[in-house]
Amino acid sequence: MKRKIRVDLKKNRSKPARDKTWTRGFQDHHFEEESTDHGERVRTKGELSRKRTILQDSLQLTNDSTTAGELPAIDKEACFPGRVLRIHGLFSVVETDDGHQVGCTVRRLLKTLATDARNVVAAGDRVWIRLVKGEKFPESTETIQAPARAQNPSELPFHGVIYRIENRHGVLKRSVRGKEHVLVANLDQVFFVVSVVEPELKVHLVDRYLAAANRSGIPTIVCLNKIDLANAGNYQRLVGGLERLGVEVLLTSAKSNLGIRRLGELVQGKLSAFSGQSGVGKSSLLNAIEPGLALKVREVSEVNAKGKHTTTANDLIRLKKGGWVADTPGMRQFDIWQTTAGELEGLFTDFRPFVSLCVFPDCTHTHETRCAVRGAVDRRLIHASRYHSYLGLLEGRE
Ligand SMILES: Nc1nc2c(ncn2[C@@H]2O[C@H](COP(=O)(O)OP(=O)(O)O)[C@@H](O)[C@H]2O)c(=O)[nH]1
Ligand SMILES: [Mg+2]
Ligand SMILES: [Zn+2]
Repeated sequence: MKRKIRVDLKKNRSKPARDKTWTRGFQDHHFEEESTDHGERVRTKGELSRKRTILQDSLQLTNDSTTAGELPAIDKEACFPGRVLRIHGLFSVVETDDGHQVGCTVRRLLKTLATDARNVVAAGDRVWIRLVKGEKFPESTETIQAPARAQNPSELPFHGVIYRIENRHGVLKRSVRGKEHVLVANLDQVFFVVSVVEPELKVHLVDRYLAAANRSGIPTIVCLNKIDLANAGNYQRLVGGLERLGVEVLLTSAKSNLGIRRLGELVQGKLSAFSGQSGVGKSSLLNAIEPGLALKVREVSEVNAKGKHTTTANDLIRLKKGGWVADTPGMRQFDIWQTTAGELEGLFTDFRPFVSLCVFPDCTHTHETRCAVRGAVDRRLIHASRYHSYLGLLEGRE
């Protein structure tokens, strides 16, 4: 899917002008998360251009009230409200508010309204549907057991047409060459899952996630998973630091069930995304919350996995106690490349009290004299690792 391309490294960093959003060319050039540690930190100091391999793909969280087009008026008497659970090519699976799963196409009018989006509907969308002629939901009030995971929407008991898509908020999207692809819409919160070991905790990744989440305004919870494999006491300072930033942190173990009850409470009735590197335990945590989900975890061999549910990033999983979760596969890097230097400092909430004290109003907090942010780092008012994450992101933006 993703195409590797070679691009010129910008040859000289010099000082980025403030308030200048990066041009299209830049926005399209992003790195792959797993390679952050090597490729990305390369910084040319006044050398001629170098090449680097990048992937034209990035993830973004936004809270813009985006819409798939104007909202056409509909006859609410003839339509049913529901939520899109997943997309299968031109079809989508919608679950009506009263629990029926319906395989739906999209009304042509909606497609013509949404010209610059790659997909008209996305998982998480609130929609109004009409059943195809002649189909009716049964009168009985007992809960309908739709096929747990029909492979093909045509196998579903009901068929319909999406007539209207409500405005979105809390969007996780992927942009590929300037075209946006909404992965999940209407997110209430995002869980960033990291593991203390296997894979090793990377604090700069946490800072990166938080910056991306801060930018979107979507509430964020950090899960420090696999705590059974480590001494929780070693993480007190990290947790304290994050809590001072106003971020809720959960110590969890999918293995020993630590923190799972709290996690279960947090997801109840909400639409949540679980994000993080692959292998940190996202699927395991969801299985711990609701064992019936039987999501595939990494150790399950492909042979054993036959017939088990596999999910894609775009699938919403309904929880028994209410709410939905999107179990995303190993995530690529969150996009904060379109930020200006001025915006980036603002995403580091712990820098905020000091930023206005810097002598130069356009201080980038790197080399400038009498920089209050660096002063605060020296006096340990800002944690050194946060400052290093900031520097990494500032350089990485290019
Ligand atoms: N010891 C321990 N192992 C875990 C925990 N959570 C997940 N794992 C293991 O980590 C591996 C990856 O888990 P998985 O849920 O597939 O991670 P995902 O890629 O983030 O969905 C599997 O072998 C799990 O059994 C945990 O809390 N403690
Ligand atoms: Mg998984
Ligand atoms: Zn400064």
